[in-house]
Amino acid sequence: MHTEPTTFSAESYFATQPPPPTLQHDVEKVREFVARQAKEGRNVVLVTSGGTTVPLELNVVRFLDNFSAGTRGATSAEYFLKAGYAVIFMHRQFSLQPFSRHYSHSTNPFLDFLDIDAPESDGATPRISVTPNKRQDLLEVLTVYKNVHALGTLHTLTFVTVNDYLWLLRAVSQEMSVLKRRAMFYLAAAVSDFFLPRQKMSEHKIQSGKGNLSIEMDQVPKILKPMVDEWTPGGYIVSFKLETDQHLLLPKARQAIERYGHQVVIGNDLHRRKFEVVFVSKKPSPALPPGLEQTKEVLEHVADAANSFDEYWLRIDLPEPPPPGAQVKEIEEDIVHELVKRHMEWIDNTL
Ligand code: 9Z3
Repeated sequence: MHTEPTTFSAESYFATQPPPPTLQHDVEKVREFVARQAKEGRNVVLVTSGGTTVPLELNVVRFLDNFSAGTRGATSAEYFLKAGYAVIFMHRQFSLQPFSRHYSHSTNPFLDFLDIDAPESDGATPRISVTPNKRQDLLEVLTVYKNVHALGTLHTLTFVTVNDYLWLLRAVSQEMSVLKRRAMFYLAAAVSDFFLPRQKMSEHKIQSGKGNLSIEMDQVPKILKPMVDEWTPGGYIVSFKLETDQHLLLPKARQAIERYGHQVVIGNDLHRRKFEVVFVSKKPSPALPPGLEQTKEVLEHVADAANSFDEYWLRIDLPEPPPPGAQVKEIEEDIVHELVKRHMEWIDNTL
């Protein structure tokens, strides 16, 4: 059966696609968290992380997914916490998380850190200890992890499907709007551009009997526009643009800034993303000296400046290949440092 593609606006999307069953509960927890952080005077950043799935059936057996492991988001969340931010970490279930990420890679498996010590007497339960050469690293991560827990500055939320993600993003950003300029949004999740609306999904497992399978998907609505204009006015919004063709990176990042009017797009190439990113933002419009005659030339000059973009490349040197077990510099440290600086200016500009 062929059905016509539907164009979803954010509004028609939320009017026709059902919310995830846990939404209300998740929102209440976020509300409490935001209220506490606001009372304690902290800035709050929403970090989204990991990929989204697109289910093909209502009783889902098959789904589309993407490559994102959640490294960018989980790593950045740690640096935001270090910078004194409270973090709402909204991530794809089972993708990497701050702190535990250090030990969930297959290259650094947790069980390899542990020794079983011989029991002191017959029949005693053996004790478990940390391998001596891993103790220092583990102690550092564990200390920060425990501090963050004691302070209560990390709140974790999960999504799986692109539908879960969209509903959560809208609800969380609306909850964060009370923070006004103190809220930052760091949208590092790799979100599907396409989806199958519920109304077009097969209820049961798609059968193979009919031979080949073609599925036409609809476009996921562009939610940055309503996010900027309606959900969280004043928030400092950073989105990521991923490309695999280097030449598209700057034009696509500029296009996003132009279209949605948010603060920063961070462009990254799939293969270079761990050592090179570019920050693209709009240049501030120049203030005209008072009394200056608004001739055609002056107005054109102002329009030109308004149409131009600031581009800031951030690069780090990575040893190739990284020495096993060595502490390697993470580009997220510099990304977060730069954003915290810009966010401070953003907050100060309204005082
Ligand atoms: C990114 O570009 C992230 O940096 C990565 C991080 C997904 C590349 P990993 O999780 O990878 O560390 O493995 N995220 C945004 C990707 C995205 O879907 N952006 C949309 C687009 O490019 C715009 S919101 O159209």
